[in-house]
Amino acid sequence: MITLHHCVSARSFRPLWALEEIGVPYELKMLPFPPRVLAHAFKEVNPLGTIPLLEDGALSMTESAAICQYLAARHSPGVLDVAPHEADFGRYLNFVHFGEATLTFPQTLVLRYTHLEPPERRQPQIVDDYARWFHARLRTLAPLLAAQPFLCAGRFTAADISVGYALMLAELIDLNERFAPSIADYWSRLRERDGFIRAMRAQEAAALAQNVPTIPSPKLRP
Ligand SMILES: N[C@@H](CCC(=O)N[C@@H](CS)C(=O)NCC(=O)O)C(=O)O
Repeated sequence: MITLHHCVSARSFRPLWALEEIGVPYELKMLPFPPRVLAHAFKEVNPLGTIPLLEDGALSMTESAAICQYLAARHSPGVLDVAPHEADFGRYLNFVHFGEATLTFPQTLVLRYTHLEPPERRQPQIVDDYARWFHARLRTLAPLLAAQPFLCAGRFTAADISVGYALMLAELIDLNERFAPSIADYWSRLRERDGFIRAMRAQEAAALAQNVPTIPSPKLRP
């Protein structure tokens, strides 16, 4: 049985969404955020103290985009996965990693210096610089998404989950108002998916059952 360690609406939402899209059985272990501070025992299973942590037998994985790529390849060939023989294989891999490395990296600086640091350590200059960074990189997707419904391969894939989570986080930290129209439409399409809605409901139900705060998800409640 796959086990996913998750904090509400954090990057571990990427693998949760992938699991729900695929329909593979899993156990969801909820943690308060940040687990490094609020759940010390978690470091015994993940010395980094970060989420996600996905356990599949003897395997442990800690990178949200890599976990989506793994789940898609192993459990969803030809659907969420794009195979090496398909024309869009390279484009697919690039978007899977673009979602985390290019889009979510600047977002985490905005989040940290607007919400997570105490008021005396907030840094408006960093927030402004990295919000611009995020928008400049996101804008490069606008022409593509004006011409096609998903990023690659003519279907919804794990690449859309990786980039889609960056759009979800953008909404949570108020970076969505400057979405280009084609990106706003793409985000609407993604959040209306049954798999996305099931993942939102799964995290809420598990948080309630395991007595973990459900913030900051109310904005995104289906
Ligand atoms: N590149 C990793 C980043 C993992 C990461 O930094 N996760 C954040 C939550 S979104 C975390 O656990 N932060 C808490 C901390 O650093 O203590 C991924 O994509 O999963």
